[in-house]
Amino acid sequence: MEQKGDIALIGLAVMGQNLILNMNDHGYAVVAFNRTVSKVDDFLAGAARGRATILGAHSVEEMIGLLKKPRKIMLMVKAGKAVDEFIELLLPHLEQGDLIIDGGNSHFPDTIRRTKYLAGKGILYIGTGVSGGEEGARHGPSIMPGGNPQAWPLVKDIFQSIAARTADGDPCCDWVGEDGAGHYVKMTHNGIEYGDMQLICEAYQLMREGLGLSNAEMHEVFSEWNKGELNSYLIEITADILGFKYENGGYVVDKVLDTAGQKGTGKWTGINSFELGVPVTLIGEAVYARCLSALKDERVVASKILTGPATRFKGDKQAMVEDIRRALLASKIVSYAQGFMLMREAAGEYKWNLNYGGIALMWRGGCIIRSAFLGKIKQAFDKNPALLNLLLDDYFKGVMESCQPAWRRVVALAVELGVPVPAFATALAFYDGYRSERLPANLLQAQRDYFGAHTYERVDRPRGQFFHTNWTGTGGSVSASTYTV
Ligand code: NBP
Repeated sequence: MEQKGDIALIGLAVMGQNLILNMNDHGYAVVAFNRTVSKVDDFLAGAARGRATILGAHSVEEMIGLLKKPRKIMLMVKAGKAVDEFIELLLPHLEQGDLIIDGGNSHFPDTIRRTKYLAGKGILYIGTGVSGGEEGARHGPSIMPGGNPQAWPLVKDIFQSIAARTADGDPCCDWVGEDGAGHYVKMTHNGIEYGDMQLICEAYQLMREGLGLSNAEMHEVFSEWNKGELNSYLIEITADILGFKYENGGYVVDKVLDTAGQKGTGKWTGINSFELGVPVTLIGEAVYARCLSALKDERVVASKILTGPATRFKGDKQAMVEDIRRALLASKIVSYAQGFMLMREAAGEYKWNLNYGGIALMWRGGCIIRSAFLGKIKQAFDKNPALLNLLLDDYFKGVMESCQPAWRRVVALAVELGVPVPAFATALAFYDGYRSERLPANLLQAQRDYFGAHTYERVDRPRGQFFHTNWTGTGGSVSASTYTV
């Protein structure tokens, strides 16, 4: 009997090829297809050589014919137009109950739209985040699926068997929620990844330029940090990078141009946080820091014109390194607190029933932000699924208290030395703002009422009653209508 595939995968670049090999290692027969068909044969003769249950297809028709029903077809192609084009190519060949899965980094509104569009045609749809890069795809990614809930049982076993596992053996993959929820959670993951990377870079710059530590010394510092509360993939690779030399000597990191690229997911998180009105300030600063880094030519000009302080650090370097570790930890807690605030608001806005502990578990292994710390977040949400904010959990409140003096010293030092620490500083400003019963928005609202008759609520009256004052004596008593966008 002709061999049939359990699932087809379209898109034979780095992620697609490695996911196919991973699925095949777990006993699944996979049909491989790609827009540029020659890459199918290259794959079969290359990485998939000798694997009888990886089947090559040279057309959509052939791919469909090679699949068991209901058909499951996963796309691992460039996000955007390519996904829509493939959906249209597939549709004439599919039957009711077949499933299309998009595993690329699609923007969640596209996934919401596609889920609805395909549901109207009787086709199931999943949009799933896949994180962990090449290594993760090959040996165990974090997988965050959302879409049509009826589709989940069709791929649950495949996805959970190829996903990373936590130390306790739990798969880093579970159903996230309806339509765009999986891609939303992946987007937030990527935004948090931007924040984590920026925080590490600020610690590096402070140690390098503020304290004058060498790469070898910083390699030691990050290796040491990786043994404690900051244990994570990104700290681990930072230690590796700082110790990595060219064969003829010289550190690779010193030769890398200081301009950062970005592919959009951090920016999407920032834009969505504006739309939902959630102060996700740290990810915002991380995106802007990349934008500022990209202005290399302008910065070179400005560096010759604009001056900063001549202050030098004269204190105890070892003690300051420990302060920086604590500042990093406290800022990271703020960043995750903001990320979970965003997901909570999104769940309300888009009608998703998100399981926050489950999300922390999915990020616990396989993905770029995997860390010991996510285990603590999982515990916090297990203890109280309705937790208003991570900062209010006993464990995190305790860590913030123990880190706070060091965190303030670090931000103050950075300001004195003229070393930019936008993420450390915004995290601290958020912390101080969030814990403030009273903010200066009374003055702000008075200003709005003064120039635009935007009205205000009063501290001594019930919420929802609006007042207007004729501040100048020349304005009228007519106010603007009260609404918030
Ligand atoms: P790429 O993002 O480089 O995409 C390459 C694939 O997209 C190839 O199969 C290519 O076909 C296909 N493709 C392109 Br490009 N334009 C197309 C079009 N207009 N129509 C049809 N197919 C088209 O590959 P990747 O890095 O493996 O990533 C795949 C997806 O997974 C992306 O959405 C990416 O954002 C996401 N992702 C990547 C990573 C990572 O670490 N790389 C991690 C997590 C998620 P061709 O061979 O014919 O050009």
